[in-house]
Amino acid sequence: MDLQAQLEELKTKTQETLKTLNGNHGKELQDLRVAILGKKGSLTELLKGLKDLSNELRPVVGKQVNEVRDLLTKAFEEQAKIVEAAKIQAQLEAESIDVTLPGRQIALGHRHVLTQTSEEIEDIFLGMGFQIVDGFEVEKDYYNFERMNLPKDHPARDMQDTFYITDDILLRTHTSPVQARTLDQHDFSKGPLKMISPGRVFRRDTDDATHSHQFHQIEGLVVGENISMGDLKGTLEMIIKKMFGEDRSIRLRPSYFPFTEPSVEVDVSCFKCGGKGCNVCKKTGWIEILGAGMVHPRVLEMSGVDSDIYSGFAFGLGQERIAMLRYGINDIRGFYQGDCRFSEQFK
Ligand code: FA5
Repeated sequence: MDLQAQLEELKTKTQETLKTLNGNHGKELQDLRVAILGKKGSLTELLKGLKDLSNELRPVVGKQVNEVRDLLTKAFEEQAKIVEAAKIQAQLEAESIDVTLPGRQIALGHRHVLTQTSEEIEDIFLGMGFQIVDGFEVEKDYYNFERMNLPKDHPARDMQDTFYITDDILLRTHTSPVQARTLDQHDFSKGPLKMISPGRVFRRDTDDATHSHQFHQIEGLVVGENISMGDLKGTLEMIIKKMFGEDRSIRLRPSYFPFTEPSVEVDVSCFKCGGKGCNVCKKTGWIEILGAGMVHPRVLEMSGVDSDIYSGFAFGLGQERIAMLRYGINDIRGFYQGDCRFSEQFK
């Protein structure tokens, strides 16, 4: 077969093979391209025969070779495009999204039970016109003790030993120092002071089921003209009923705090037995929840508040204690261990 016939045959066969690939064979297309147009490909081989042709025929066949090369190059490019498009189509089909499938569940976190308790109590007090005040966890001895009527050598300091940063700076043992700081700032010409202050406190207590060396309190303070023990009882009754149910009642027992006079311990009627006596209330029918009293005149005077005109009440409740009673939690350590099985019960 002469060179021209071989060229024609190569062109026709290649075109036919390309048609059969039909866009599905990326690798085969590449191999075929190398076999025809590559350095050692069939077309290059045919080119070698040019040198044996006569001078008249060589430019004619040479031109023909170029035309075939251009034609086949174009045909390969077109086929490559088809292969690429088929690949993308296949990929799109494989990755297609079924929008009717149910969505993946996102695991949502939630607030810690202590935060929930604190926020609930805050909401109740906000509704009664109280302001919420922040205090310092690292506090001066002066505010934590002295301004709370506990001078340096006061024996009641022993009940609230703590962690000292220096001789005069400590981790506060209660939220009560916020009382002094807020009283110092308050302008009584603008009306009475009504505030609560939630926060963390620290004590040198041994950790057990009901005690922790760090826990949370909410301080409450109301100071104005003609504030009485009746106001204290009414306010506490309201908060207890909101937290523990309308049929709860409270009782005030005489107690002692250096910063209140008189001082009381406040008990709530047992939510389990209703007051008959059970294991939760240790057969007494009552559960102690907070300390309170009428603000000691000396505490008012130290803030420059005239105790002949102004009087007030204060209380301090343990947040853990409230949450434990509400949810029947029997070990305080559960609050701090970060065990999701504990936390997830209080969504
Ligand atoms: C006080 O801390 C007073 N500042 C409360 C107060 C404020 C009285 C204003 C009068 C006026 P007490 O030490 O009793 O009081 O603590 C108050 C509450 O904190 C307790 O009823 C208890 O619920 C909680 N509490 C005390 N110690 C611990 C502890 N180690 N672990 C967990 N909770 C505690």
